[in-house]
Amino acid sequence: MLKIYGGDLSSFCNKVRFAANAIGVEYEYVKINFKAKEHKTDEFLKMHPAGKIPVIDDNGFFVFESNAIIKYLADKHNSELYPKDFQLRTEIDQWIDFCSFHVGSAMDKILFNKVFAPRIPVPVDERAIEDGYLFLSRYLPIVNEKIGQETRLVGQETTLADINLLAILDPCETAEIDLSPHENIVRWRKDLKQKEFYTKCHREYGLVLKRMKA
Ligand SMILES: N[C@@H](CCC(=O)N[C@@H](CS)C(=O)NCC(=O)O)C(=O)O
Repeated sequence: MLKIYGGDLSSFCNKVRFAANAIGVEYEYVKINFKAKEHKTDEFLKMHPAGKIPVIDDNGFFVFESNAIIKYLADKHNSELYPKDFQLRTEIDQWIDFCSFHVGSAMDKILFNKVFAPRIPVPVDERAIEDGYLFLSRYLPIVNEKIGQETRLVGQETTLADINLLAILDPCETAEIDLSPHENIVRWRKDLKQKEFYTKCHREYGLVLKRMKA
């Protein structure tokens, strides 16, 4: 059976689980313990040379990088989440890249420095937090407008572009990022968070962190 190596606090890993759930593929979820350095063992490094999660093991075929993984799974299972029409597919790829490179990297800066750095502990980079908010103020309105043109990021059906963005924005409340000025994103997110592919993974991102703190 497909194995997904991941961790509950990693949006990259949750993205892979959302996609696998939405595609309808069965998998075993293997949680990696960072404190025990399970991601740096010789065995793990055979799957991911940099020792990162997520990684999948599909009967001996290893794939890393969340976006490559979700595309592989969708293609393997002929999923409508990643249609074959090449222009539609390119549009999906375009929004996956735009959201990962711009929105995702801004989210990472804020989340890491506001939430994880103090817990590790490592020094908090205030400049990175400022940059993160600045980038979000530039890119979220663009995403908001795109979603407002139809009901999903690309067209009216859920695609991998939505799954990617949903995972990226999942820690917004935890990272104290206010999405309320972006009404289309708020509506789109509320709708997708009720879908089984999301609720099968968790009720909301912040609860995982709260459970860990308790
Ligand atoms: N671009 C990668 C990011 C993967 C990543 O950075 N994973 C983090 C957890 S969120 C990790 O494994 N960090 C451990 C390390 O770098 O040693 C993806 O999309 O899968």
